[in-house]
Amino acid sequence: MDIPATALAIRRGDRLALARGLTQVENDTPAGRELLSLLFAEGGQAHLIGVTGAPGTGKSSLVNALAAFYRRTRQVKVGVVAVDPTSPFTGGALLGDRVRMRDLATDPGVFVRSMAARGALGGLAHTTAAVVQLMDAAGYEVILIETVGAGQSEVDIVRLAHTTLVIEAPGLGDDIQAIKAGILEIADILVVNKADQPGVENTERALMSMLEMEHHGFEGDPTHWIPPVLRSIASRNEGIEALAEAIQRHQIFLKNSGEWQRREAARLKGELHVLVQELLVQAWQEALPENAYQQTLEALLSRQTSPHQAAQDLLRYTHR
Ligand SMILES: Nc1nc2c(ncn2[C@@H]2O[C@H](COP(=O)(O)OP(=O)(O)OP(=O)(O)O)[C@@H](O)[C@H]2O)c(=O)[nH]1
Ligand SMILES: [Mg+2]
Repeated sequence: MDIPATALAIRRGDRLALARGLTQVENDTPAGRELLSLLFAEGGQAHLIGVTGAPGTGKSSLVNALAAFYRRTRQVKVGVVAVDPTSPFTGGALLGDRVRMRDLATDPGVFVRSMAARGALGGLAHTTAAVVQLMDAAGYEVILIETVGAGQSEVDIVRLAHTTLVIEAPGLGDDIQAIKAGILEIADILVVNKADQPGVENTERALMSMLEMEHHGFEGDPTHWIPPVLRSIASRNEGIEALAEAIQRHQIFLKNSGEWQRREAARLKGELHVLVQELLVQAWQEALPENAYQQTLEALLSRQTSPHQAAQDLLRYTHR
């Protein structure tokens, strides 16, 4: 791969070049890293919107509807990253997503990338961050990142986003299972999708009372964001405009409050931190003489040395 040429092509909007570049970035190859470095200065422009929630709540449908709305009303280029950490083997949900996103895929202003976890090296959040960075550099002004809200790795993924939508559906909200998993804390906007189904009011009420507890005393404070609770029927394109407005309000809030810069800084700092750790471990592994690890491990297992001493022994090899 001619990396400078690929970087230029990506900046020009060449979709094939972007697709190839993303594959390199996803696989964390030297070419992928170089590409990201070459294009890094171009990035930092996109509004990153995380979309998470329990399985089947309508995340893909909403992403689809939002992307179509942005295309129709603002003519911005829209990137979509669908991350599926829960089903690395079946790929069932991914296939479903592809089918539903098919209508978007024919629009040259929309770029859809599906990522399976398949035990991603360096963590899925890290890979997703890199993929998003490349799309950003390629000039996608809005990037929607869909992930199934189930645990820490999804929380890490949505931390990438400037604005996080948490999607609920009637019925799920009643036992508050889906909400409990720390996911409410990361929500900037709460969406009760499938508002055509019974139980919407209950779900809304449950969310509102949780929000009231969480944000008590901050009502009317312009420096404090209280997540709005919105209804939608994604499958009928209802509630999409109001959702897009809320997203825009949140973006304005972030920029006016300085939170936008804070989130950017936290994200880049986190990335630097992870990379320093990764590179240190890699350099250490390369410097490690053959058998050194095995010998230290044996000494540890026979209790001739303590874990702390063992770690100190192994770290002697970092100095190249
Ligand atoms: N009745 C109703 N059905 C909806 C609505 N939005 C989405 N659906 C349907 O719900 C099902 C799941 O929608 P998806 O958009 O795939 O949901 P998802 O959250 O992306 O699902 P996973 O990615 O598998 O977790 C599909 O059959 C949609 O057509 C809605 O507002 N009302
Ligand atoms: Mg989906």
